[in-house]
Amino acid sequence: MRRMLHRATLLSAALGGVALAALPALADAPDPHMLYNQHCAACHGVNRLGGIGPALLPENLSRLKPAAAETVIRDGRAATQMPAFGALLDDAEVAALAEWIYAPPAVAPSWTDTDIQASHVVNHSHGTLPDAPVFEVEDLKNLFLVVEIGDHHVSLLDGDTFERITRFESRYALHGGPKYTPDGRYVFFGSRDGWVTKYDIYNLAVTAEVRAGINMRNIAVSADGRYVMAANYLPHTLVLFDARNLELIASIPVEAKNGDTSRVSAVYTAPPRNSFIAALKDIPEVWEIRWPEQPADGDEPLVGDFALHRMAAPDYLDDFFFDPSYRYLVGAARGGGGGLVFDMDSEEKVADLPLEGMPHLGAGITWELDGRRVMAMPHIDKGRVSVFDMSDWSLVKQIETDGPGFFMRSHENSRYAWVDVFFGPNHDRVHVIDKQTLEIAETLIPEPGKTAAHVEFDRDGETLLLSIWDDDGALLRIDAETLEELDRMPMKKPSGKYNVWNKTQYEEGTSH
Ligand code: DHE
Repeated sequence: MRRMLHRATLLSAALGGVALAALPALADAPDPHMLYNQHCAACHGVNRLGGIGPALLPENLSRLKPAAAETVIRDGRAATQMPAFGALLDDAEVAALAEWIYAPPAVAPSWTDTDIQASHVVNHSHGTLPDAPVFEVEDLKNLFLVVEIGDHHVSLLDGDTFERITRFESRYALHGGPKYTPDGRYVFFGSRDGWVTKYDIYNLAVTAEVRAGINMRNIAVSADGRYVMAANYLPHTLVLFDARNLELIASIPVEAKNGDTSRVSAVYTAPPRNSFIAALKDIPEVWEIRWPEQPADGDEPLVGDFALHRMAAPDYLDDFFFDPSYRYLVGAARGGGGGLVFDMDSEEKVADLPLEGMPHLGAGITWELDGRRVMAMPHIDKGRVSVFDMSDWSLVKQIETDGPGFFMRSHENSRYAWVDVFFGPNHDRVHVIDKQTLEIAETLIPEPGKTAAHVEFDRDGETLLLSIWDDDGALLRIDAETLEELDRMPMKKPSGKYNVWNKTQYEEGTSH
């Protein structure tokens, strides 16, 4: 119905363009609000909260430059339903519209429990679909999901044969890793616009969806697979769902004791602690949400058995890495002032790390080196990988790379760690680091001129998948030992890849 309305608007505008242009208000200065209602509201929502198209609010547009927004309005967006308005709007109207969508709305947008519940759709109630997969593969634990952000689709691949089992449309702009249930049957996706989607891999079907917020960062699934938590920038909430049908359990306002509220940078599952850990952007606290049988002293009851435990953080921390025991949290201080290690048992800072600038802690991995465990992560603002000894948090080495990187990956069975050069002129390169010598063993340029990024190994660590991160991109399958390309599959800007086994086993070389 909305799509038809939009088409009708376009048609009438195309036919009546001359008459519209003759209106005095438009001839003098474009009225962006009116233009929005006329051309955009049908897909992006009257209140700019999104619909078929994404939300058009300053927070949701922060990753798009205003000049690029003008180009999208004028030329449309390939491989999406966004049409070109260049024939209907002149340059002044396009510019006015673009400026307007970057301005906060007159009435601050809200997203209440009622909105969450109204967005909730259950296609297949939990437990009603067959338990046997509708496709045949050798190993259900060696499946991969690949998010293709070029045209907002997800591919499901057989990790043994590198064959595509299915490809389905996702919500607009998925972000953060999809999260599997512990048995690997179901997976949950989160979109930047707040949608949480539950997908039954065995039946190749979306079973339930709900919109948790207006601008969401990521989701986490509890280690027992029973709960899903969403982290929002807008509104300032954490939202808890029953994983069976994505029914709302509670939306939790993220508020300090003094009433200050905060955006949530991300939420993570901490399996050994039976808890979710939330990174807060605007309050110097770390939140742990537990479902213990008995809340600990000082915990605030939340809902049901859930309890909130606030930990006073030594700084504003908004990008986390956890040691394998989930006792220590490594965080980067806001403003690039360095990194620190926070002991979540004693609730004290135990070390400062020389991590000035922007280390990408979320991309950190660990491995054994000379009998000790080290952690390594790339930096978003420097061509560097930092390696720390996790026994005393001393710096082992900073490995110089050909430019700032975003993602780092390995596997317990592989002697190499892979890091991309996501930013700068060398973005088509990817470094292969020897995990024992900490030297770059190889630098590959799989597709000159196109960004090569984000690796995920198969279950055994014998092959890996690497993205050619381009609308006209590809997924490469590479032998993890010889580094030879074995195969490639064309894809629309494949971003993250997620192997069922590695994710559900919390493999040391991958993100969690
Ligand atoms: Fe991400 C994961 C934050 C920009 C692609 N990104 C994450 C996570 C966080 C994060 C906290 C871990 C959550 C999880 O997986 O559950 N990302 C941020 C930012 O703060 C940043 C720098 C700015 C922003 O506006 O959000 C940012 N991220 C990007 C991109 O520009 C990327 C490259 C393209 C995109 O899709 O937006 C991008 N981020 C990803 C991917 C993951 C991710 C593919 C999952 C990585 C994984 O392997 O698990």
